[in-house]
Amino acid sequence: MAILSGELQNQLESIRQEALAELSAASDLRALEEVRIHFLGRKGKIKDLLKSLGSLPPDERPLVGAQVNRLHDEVELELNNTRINLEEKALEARLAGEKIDISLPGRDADIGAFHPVSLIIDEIASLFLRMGYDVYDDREIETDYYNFEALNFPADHPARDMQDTFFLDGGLLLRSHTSNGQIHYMENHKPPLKVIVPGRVYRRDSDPTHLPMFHQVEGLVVGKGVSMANLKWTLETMMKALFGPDSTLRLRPSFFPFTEPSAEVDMWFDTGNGQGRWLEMGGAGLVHPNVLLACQIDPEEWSGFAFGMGVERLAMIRYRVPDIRMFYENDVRVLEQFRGARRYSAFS
Ligand code: 2U9
Repeated sequence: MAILSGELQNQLESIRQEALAELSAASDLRALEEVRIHFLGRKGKIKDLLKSLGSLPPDERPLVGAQVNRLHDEVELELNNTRINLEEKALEARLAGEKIDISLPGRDADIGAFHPVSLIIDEIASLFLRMGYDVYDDREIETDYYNFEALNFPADHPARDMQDTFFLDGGLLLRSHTSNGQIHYMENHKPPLKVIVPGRVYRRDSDPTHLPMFHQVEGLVVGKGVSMANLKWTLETMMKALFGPDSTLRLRPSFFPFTEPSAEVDMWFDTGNGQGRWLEMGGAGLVHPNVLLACQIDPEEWSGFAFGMGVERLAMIRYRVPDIRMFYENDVRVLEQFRGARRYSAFS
């Protein structure tokens, strides 16, 4: 068996030492790859040795080949071990950089706010639900019959004019009050009945105190012996709930086609220091007999009261909003101020 020459032995040993030194010096995976190419790559030092086997006498080749292969395997094993170590270190460094401080306080979610008009409608609905009323929401596109005729509007009433109401094709219109809802309700419910109808209404109006779309809440009670006294108590109860126990009401004679007698409703608004002023809150009255008759209700047997209010106006007073247009500009600086406002649900 041939013996490996001392010179070749030295050469293998020096490559071995060189490879081990470079491996232990490799500080990251990129440096390690360079070491791999340097020794085990296609043009690397160990591959060069294998290639040079051809120039050896044939009987020396197997032994030298085996030695070079052993060196190759040893370097490869050491390289893999170094790689595992470096990968572990890289992972540890990454995890240390991503460390989460779970004791930090959480960030608040941006959850928005209920619109002041919704807040007032919900508060009124909650109050009347507790007093045994139904809450009824109805169509905004309506016929002349439900918006005017059933409500005893004469044919030549100014509200029926193109200047005041939005008319649509096909004999339809955008309701100018929520009273259409009470007519539909009376067609489907027999007295005694109590209902409020909140919702959007439309009028051809636009100035600092009027909008072409706004919200109303109307109420209707039909029963035996229902009177103006019942009406006044109901409105006063509502005002005290919304604006505090010192709120008082006064009724001034007025005229509406659908009520008789009719009244404007004013509320005493306390501005502090014993000062205050009367604010118009809406209108009310006893349901006109013609309106009851249109709904097949006998006015000799039943009577009713009704009232109507603009919701934006209530919200302006309640939340001290100076301009009605602020409700619809959707300026988040305004809307976010309602984030903490109490929301009334149907059962609160
Ligand atoms: C039926 C019978 C009667 C509802 C009423 C008023 C008086 C009233 C205005 C207040 C301010 C509208 O928003 S506003 O411009 N409303 O003055 N509304 S009585 O009367 C009805 C409703 C339905 C069946």
